[in-house]
Amino acid sequence: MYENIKFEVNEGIGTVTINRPKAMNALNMDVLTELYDVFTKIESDDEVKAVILTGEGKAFVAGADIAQMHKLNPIGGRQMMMLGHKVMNLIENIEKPVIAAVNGFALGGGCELAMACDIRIASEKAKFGQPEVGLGIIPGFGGTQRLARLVGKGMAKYLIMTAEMIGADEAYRIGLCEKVAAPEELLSVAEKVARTIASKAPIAIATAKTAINNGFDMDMKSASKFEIETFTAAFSSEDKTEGMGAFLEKRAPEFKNR
Ligand code: DAK
Repeated sequence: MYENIKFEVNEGIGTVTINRPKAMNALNMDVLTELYDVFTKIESDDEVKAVILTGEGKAFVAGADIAQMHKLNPIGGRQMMMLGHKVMNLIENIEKPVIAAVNGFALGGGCELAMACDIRIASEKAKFGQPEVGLGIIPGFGGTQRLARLVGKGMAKYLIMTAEMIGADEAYRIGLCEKVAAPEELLSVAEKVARTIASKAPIAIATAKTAINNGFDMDMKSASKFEIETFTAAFSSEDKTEGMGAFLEKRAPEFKNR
């Protein structure tokens, strides 16, 4: 059904694999369109509790497709920007956890895609970077904003202005990824994390994601108020009765789908 991505669901865990290894999984309009389509479907698929996003071959994603961008006029560039932002925003805001399993190069738009995910697990072979200034542009899929929010303003400026490529250990040190795994264990580590999250109350997970994402851009007072409202939604759920009841009855909880 898709030409540039693969999608499979295994016992509640969806895996999206970007599959253009000959071009280092570079994001062209077709890949972005397919990503938008698959994440739209995932959003309303109750079978999928958590998602892993990874790349086939040596790269996670080596950026937006330079060959395609080179030919784009400003209107085409704007269309690409709109689509790219739509994909990143969908992944960031979908009410399911999305884990980037960064298997190799995550450059430019690839680093931005990883940053739109909730959690990044990097292979020891992964390389992160924002090389755009060397191409005469700046990060355009939210990178100037998400990188600064993840690693701080100074480090974001350092990485964007120098275009330096960093390895997994340095990415971990500065907070650009949350875990590092041996290359051959990357997907099993990502799946273990996905299964851990999927075993918790789905409404609580979705609510926590919303509270963190939205509150992060607010002042503390507004963010605390937002937490109260989102907490109330989780507190009113059947999952809260089940989770607390199970604890008191010393048994494992059985959460509803959604
Ligand atoms: N685009 C297109 N093709 C790419 C590519 C890319 N980003 N990255 C690699 N490829 C292609 C290569 O051209 C090569 O193709 P053939 O020559 O075989 O036909 C093939 O993939 C294998 O690559 P290499 O031969 O270069 O492989 P190496 O192992 O030697 O090097 C590398 C791997 C990842 C270090 C290297 O390929 C590389 O430096 N790639 C480019 C990385 C890069 O600069 N990425 C940032 C792209 S800029 C926008 C919003 C956002 C963006 C743009 C616009 N709008 C708002 C409009 C985002 C921009 C970016 O991401």
